[in-house]
Amino acid sequence: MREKDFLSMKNEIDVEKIRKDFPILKKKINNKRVIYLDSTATSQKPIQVINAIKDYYENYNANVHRGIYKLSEEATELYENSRKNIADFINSKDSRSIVFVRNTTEALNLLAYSYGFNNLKEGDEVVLTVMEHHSNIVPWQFLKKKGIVLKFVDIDDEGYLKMNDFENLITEKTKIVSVTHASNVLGTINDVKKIGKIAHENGSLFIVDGAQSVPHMPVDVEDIDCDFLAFSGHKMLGPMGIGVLYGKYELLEKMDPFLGGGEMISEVHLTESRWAEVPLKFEAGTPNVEGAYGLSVAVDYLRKIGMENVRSHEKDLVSYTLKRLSEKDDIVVYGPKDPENRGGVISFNFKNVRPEKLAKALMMEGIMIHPHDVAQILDLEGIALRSGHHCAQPLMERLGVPATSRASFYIYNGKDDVDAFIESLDRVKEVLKL
Ligand code: 7TS
Repeated sequence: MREKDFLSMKNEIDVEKIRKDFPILKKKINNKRVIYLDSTATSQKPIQVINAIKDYYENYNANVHRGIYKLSEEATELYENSRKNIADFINSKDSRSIVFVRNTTEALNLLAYSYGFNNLKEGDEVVLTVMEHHSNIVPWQFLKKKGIVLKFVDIDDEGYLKMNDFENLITEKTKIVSVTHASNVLGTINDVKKIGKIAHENGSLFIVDGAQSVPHMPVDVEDIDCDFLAFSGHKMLGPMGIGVLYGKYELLEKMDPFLGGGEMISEVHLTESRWAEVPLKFEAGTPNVEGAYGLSVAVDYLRKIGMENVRSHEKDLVSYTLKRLSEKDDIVVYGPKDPENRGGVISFNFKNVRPEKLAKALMMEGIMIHPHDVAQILDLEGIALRSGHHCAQPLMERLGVPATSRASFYIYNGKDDVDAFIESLDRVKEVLKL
């Protein structure tokens, strides 16, 4: 049952009610309320998640999977129940498919090492896209040492993946296709079901980077039929330092461990060892128990709102922002025009203003500021927004810009935030005398 509390009479997300759960949003910066537009980088945390972590340390803290005393049993139960709850959230039928890691980056590194290094050979190919975050590029670059070739699907002018490229680039040598579900810069939501089908028809493994999808829309691993899905707890109301690698059990079973040590073994001798069962085989050392529990509580919170409602709320905000930005003739927005195909992320630049020019203008004003830091001027208005390459430098190169500014939305953002953001863009021009 949905908690109607989170929804308004019109069955829309009630932002005011949700904001009350987020203590940080009560904070004032420069005497103004915080307008947080950087949830793509990390989300804010509701009091329920903050309290869960406190509750863990006050009532359950003990190491897991080892003690035979009550506290350790309870901590283990909390940890393993969290795994089940998170499995259910992405419709994984088997909670052994959920490997706890630190974040998306670690999940993708685990795959590059444990699967890539052990199963790929010289001349084999990995197909990625130009819109990937660095964490879905750099780990695969490590495999170049073994003679593995990386190929990249391009984007069209609107920021959609060129689907024909998949057909053209995937060959019998392609062993892995790894693609982001949603771009952290363009906002583009990729048709992962279709890409997965192309990959599987070719016998390639299909990996989805869900860092920007799992927090923002319903994601169903059975429906997508991906072999692996990586996501980060901190981007979906959960604590930092906990993330998830979902993998099909049969594949995880066949893979070698990533890190060695305690927890991941069944037997150790001086010169050889045997591994624990999946998923513990991949969870070396003392795990982040309070992180897993915090993420489970975050998942409960999102489930109460309903992921369809999260998605439609963000779609409404994007639609409204795009409309308001289109009223300005000096702003260029990157990514799909249709809000139906984009997540709550809007990257933009001031038209015809190269960063070099911005820097000069700023320096003449005596303001020492990074060229693209429109963000710093917005910060004076209490608006937290990102400028930079967003860990997607190859995409910046493809777009022909060194950086963009980026506003991103979540459940606690409303149209009032969008209005404040749009108005602050005029302030940027005032300060820069553009
Ligand atoms: N994949 C995508 C699509 C991302 O957006 C990010 C983080 C990652 C992977 C890595 O996640 P992590 O939790 O392992 O760091 N994206 C961003 C961003 O856009 N700004 O800061 C982090």
